[in-house]
Parts: sequence; C-alpha cells; structure tokens
Amino acid sequence: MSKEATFMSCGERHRLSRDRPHVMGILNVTPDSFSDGGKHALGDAALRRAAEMLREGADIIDVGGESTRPGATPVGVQQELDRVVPIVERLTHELGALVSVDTSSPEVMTAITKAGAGMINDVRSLRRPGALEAAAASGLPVCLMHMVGEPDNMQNDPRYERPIEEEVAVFLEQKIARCRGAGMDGDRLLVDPGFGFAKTLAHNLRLMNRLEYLQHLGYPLLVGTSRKGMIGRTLSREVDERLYGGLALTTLAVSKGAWIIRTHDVAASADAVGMTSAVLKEGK
Ligand code: 7PJ
Repeated sequence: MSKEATFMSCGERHRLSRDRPHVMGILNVTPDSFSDGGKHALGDAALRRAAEMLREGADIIDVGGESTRPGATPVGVQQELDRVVPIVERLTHELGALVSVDTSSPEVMTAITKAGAGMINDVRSLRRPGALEAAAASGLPVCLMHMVGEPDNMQNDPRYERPIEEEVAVFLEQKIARCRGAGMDGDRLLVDPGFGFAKTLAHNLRLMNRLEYLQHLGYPLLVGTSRKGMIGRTLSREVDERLYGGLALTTLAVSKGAWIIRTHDVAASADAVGMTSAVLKEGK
C-alpha cells in the first residue's frame, strides 16, 4: 500500500478518503429481506432503503444476494445475478451510490463491475475457482475476510493452533500474497477479521480486544459486528436488541484502527464513528 495515497479509488466514479473512517450500510436483497413480495417491489424497497442509508450517513452500500449467515445454504449463480445486478445498476445510476457487492462468484464479480459497482466484498477471500482472476480483472478494490470452511459448517467447533489474532493475520497475509501474485496492487486490498465466521464467542471477544494487532499487515481494516451473535450471547439480546452493544463494538473498532464499519444501523453507527474519529483526531 502506498503511504502517499490519500484516497482509495473505487471504480471510475468514486474514491474513499484514507484519512477518516467510513460507514458501509448493509442492503440484503435476498427475497426474505423485503417481505412485500414481487420482483420490482423488492427493487423499489431496496432502493428506498439504500437512499435512506445514504441520508443517514452511509459512504458505501454493501449489496448481498447470498446469505452467508451461519447455517445458510448456497444460492445458484444465475439467481444471485438476477437479484444483485439490477439493484447495483439502479443504486449507481439513480442514486450515484458507491456500491460494494458481497459475493464469492466470479460471474457476479464481472457483472457488477460492468453495472457500476465500486468494491468487491468476498467473505471467501476469492477462493472459488475463477474468483481471483475475475477480481483482478475488475480493477476494483477487494475486501479479503478470514473464514475457514463454509457458512453451513464453519461454526462446528472452530479450533485454532495459534491465538486467533495470529491465525487471522497469517490467513490474511496468505490471501494478500495470492492477490499480489495475480497482479493486484496493494492499494486495492482491504482486510477483515471476519467476526462471527468460524469463531467462538471467546475468539470474537479476543479478536476485538486485540484488533490493533492486525494493523501490522499494513492494509485498511473493515469490521462487521452488526447485530451478530457475539453481542447476543454476551448480553443475552435478541437480534433486534443488539444496537447498543453493537455501538460499543463500533467505537472500539474505530479506536483500534478500523477504516470501514459494516452495519445495518447506519444513523447510529455514523454518529458513533464520527464522534470516535473526532476524539482520535484531536490535536493532530
Ligand atoms: C460480514 C460480511 C463481515 C464482511 C457478512 C452478517 C453476515 N462481509 N458479510 N465482513 N458479514 N466483509 O452480516 O451478519 O463481517 S454476512
């Protein structure tokens, strides 16, 4: 990563300042995420939600057409393309949004690049056949995330030889090397420890407590803990009761160097990120 670069270029239209943290709003476009039915209804509802997140302070909209929650079953590529591509087109052209797409499929990576997306977010770190090549050819920034196994088996008693932060760092270093080997510039890469992916509660807590350890990798950090089980289990909270716990994690993550916070709760998170960042910048 070039130290002089003050921005990360995200496609032709967008760039992100490296000098302040950013909020990525989550937009799920799986049929169960917008319950008012119909294909266009889904598109319109998704667009309205995205517009709302932009007003609330989202810098990036992360579109996901495949559920990667623990225990989720995979969707077919055509189905993912049908769900994601029209929405990416509308978000970029009608709202002018910087869109990232949560995908592991090379076909989807190529299609969303044409549709105007500005970032690839792959929880599988380009491990599907053809994904590395598709991501490299896209020219877009790519977020590499730590996960071992697949969403349907990753939570089966995850164990590691090394302390979790070292495990995550070694994994991410290998993925970074693989991307660089495929000709990708370092200034296009982001890394993410993958909270809730192949990790016990103890792993997740330790990883947050030691998040600054990952700074030695030298790549911008993306962190997503929004509404996750680590909050639910620690505080005994249902999914819709995890906002305050989530804001604590967001504040910790930013103070430990996170550059992008991925969240469902944009308005609240944007305030937490803005306030934390103002304190950290004081005197600089
Ligand atoms: C993450 C993600 C995350 C990145 C999901 C959920 C599960 N992408 N996609 N990091 N989580 N980069 O939001 O609960 O933590 S899907």
